[in-house]
Amino acid sequence: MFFDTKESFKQAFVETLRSNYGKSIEQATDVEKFLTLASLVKAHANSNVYKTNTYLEKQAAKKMYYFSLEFLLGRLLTNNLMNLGLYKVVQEGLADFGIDLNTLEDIESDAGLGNGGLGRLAACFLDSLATLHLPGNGNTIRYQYGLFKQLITNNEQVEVPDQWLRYGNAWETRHPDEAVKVKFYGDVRITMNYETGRLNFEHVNAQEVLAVPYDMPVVGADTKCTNVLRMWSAEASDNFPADQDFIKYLNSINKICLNVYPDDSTVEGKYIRIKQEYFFIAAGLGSIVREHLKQNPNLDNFAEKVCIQLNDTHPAMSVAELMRIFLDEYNYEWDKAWSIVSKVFAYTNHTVMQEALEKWPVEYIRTLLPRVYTIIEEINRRFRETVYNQSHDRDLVERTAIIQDNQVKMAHLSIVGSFSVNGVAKLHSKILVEDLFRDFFNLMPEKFNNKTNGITQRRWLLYSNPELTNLLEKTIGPEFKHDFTQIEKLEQYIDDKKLQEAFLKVKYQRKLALCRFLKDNYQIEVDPNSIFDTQAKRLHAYKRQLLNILHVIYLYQRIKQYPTFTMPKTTFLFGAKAAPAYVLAKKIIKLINCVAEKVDNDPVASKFIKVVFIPNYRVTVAEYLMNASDVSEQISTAGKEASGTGNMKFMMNGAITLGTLDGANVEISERVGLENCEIFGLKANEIENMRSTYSSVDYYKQDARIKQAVDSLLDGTFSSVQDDFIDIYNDLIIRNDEYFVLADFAAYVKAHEHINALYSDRSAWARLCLLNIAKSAYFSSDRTILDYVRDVWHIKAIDNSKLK
Ligand code: 26Y
Repeated sequence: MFFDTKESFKQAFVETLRSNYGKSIEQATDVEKFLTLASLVKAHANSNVYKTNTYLEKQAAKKMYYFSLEFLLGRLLTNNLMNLGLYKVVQEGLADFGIDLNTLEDIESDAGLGNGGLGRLAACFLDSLATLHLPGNGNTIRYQYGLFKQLITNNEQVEVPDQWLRYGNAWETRHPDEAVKVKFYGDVRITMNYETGRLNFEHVNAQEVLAVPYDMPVVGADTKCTNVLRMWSAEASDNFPADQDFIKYLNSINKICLNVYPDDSTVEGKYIRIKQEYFFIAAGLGSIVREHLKQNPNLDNFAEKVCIQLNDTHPAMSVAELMRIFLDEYNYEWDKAWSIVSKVFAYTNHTVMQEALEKWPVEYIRTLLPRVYTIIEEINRRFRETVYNQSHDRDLVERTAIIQDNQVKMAHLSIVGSFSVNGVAKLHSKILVEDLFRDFFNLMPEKFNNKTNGITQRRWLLYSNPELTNLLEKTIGPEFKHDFTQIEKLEQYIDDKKLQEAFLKVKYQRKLALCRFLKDNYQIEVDPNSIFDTQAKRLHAYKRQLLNILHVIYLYQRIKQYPTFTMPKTTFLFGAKAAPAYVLAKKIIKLINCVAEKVDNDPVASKFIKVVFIPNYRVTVAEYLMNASDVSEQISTAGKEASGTGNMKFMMNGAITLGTLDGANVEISERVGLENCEIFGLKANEIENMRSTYSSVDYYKQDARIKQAVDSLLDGTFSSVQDDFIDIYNDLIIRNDEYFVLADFAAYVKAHEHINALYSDRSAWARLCLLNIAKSAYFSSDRTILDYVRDVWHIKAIDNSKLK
């Protein structure tokens, strides 16, 4: 039911509650109220989807599709209400009924369909696309469970299912009539068509799975343009051989969409992952091709109408699958098909870590996808030939091959099959062309480009930090809310003492909000007058949460040893999930929690420091955490963090970056000035040069502070369990500290001391924070999206006035 005023909302709310649940406001539960409200908002959004699609059909417009195994959307109610301009109407309407909108907002679970940065980036991109009224839709899996919910029990991470669908997903619409059939296993039957002289390839004896789409509207801010996130769910197909065990079949189908990144350390796990990857791209491509053919006589102009962004290599099989569709279903010749298909895909790399570069055994792909495999083989054969003809260098042919050593290299398939390859920050893109993909860069330099990441300032500033937004609006006017480049105007006011004071007040209010959140949800008490020093991101050795906690241990030891020791009171906040099978990462979580406990129980140490590990870090936690922080810990080993996007969220909310020259920190420090952030440690090239000669033991022996902190891992200070942290100790000392934690330790201590000195001058500190905010325009995902549009996607913005 449509509404746009308080009164029409109230009427719609009461009537819908009655028709959906047969209840009055007094009788309905909070969950029913939330679902009713969401259904009204969804109806609003879907009517805009209709307007958007009708317009796009008329224009025969080119569309971009973002193929990603992850979309970390978080909650959507506030975001959608704000973007639709309905927040106030709803808030006031509900208040008339005695209902607090915040209570309903808190009922929604995070849509946690992903694991980290890559997934949140995808969500920010969707928000910017719709807001800039650009035709860009998402394509992913409708997972039954999110990554996992993290509990901390006895200081350790415990994983329990993340039941994000418990109350249903209020935003989705199921479209069973738009299902696509996806085939696994079976054989390839090759027959000769004597009329055309062509060979026909058919995938036979396959196991068929039905991919059913669920669409979620993606609402832009202040525009009717509304895109769609299409999530695919696997269901049983009617086409099932009667002689087979159907329970087995159902079980195998259920596993496809069961959860995010099933453990791939077993053979079965690997099969499920490959199934997931093929499932969502085959379904996505099937529906895109079908749409295209509704409006076009054939696929000849497919690349003019469709562009597909591959979010890392997880959707890389798209290249081969689209070739299959062209060859087998629409009888294209290879060369013509390839000339079109190779103009459709663009690939973004998000990591240089070797273990995250996907390689699948040939046998697995051949077994699961026999026809697609033969196409990958042919792409590989032709590419090897091209490289050889171009270079006459057999080593180069081997190094760049798609299939090599009985493995399919998904990054190579993505590069060969895409017209654009990009990294996600300047330094990262440089490392791609100079190191990781150097051979490819030499062969095809025109494909490579950089697109520095960004974040949506709507979720991460305007909506989650209303206090700062008001202050900014009072200072520079409201324009920055629509055009974030205007935030630069703030720079002229950063010396204004009144503004500085007002900023500190806002920061204090945000700290109080975080304190309340921690108290209500986790019974954790934090002093809002302390420095909030935060590291929030996935737990990984290269991100070096270990460096952070070793520094806290060092502080603890100083406090215990020197009665005169003093420092500004600091709360060290951590938020991090570790992959369930990542033993070292889980130990580091335990260490952080054990240090937290030790400090809490120490009357002297707890006067100066507090360590907080916030369980189950997710988008909703980040919305409280980022804007309450003073110091943003971005301390990865230089050269390892592709970009980071948390760093941008902190900066935009007035926190100072304490970081290495890695990922987007480089660009943050360039924009804000080296003197206005705290950069420390070895640089990427220095790390590379040191790699062969580095000896962590030397640092351990030569720096008494390091020795004392590291020794405490073994002497029972933080755990009464014998050898509890020996893995961490061994990693640093026996396995030579792969991520140079000890090499950067001294510089890190100094950086903290410098930060403390800066913080003590409150006016100078506030000035720094304001300058950081003023310089954050570049890190808006609106800017990133416009860069992609200009260089890669070439899609056109919708004329908003025509969406009626
Ligand atoms: C191995 C495979 C299953 C896999 C799964 C997930 C490999 C990688 C990933 C996720 C990678 C990821 O999230 N990368 C992050 O992407 C962000 C957005 O570009 C970057 O800001 C961040 O530095 C990078 O770590």
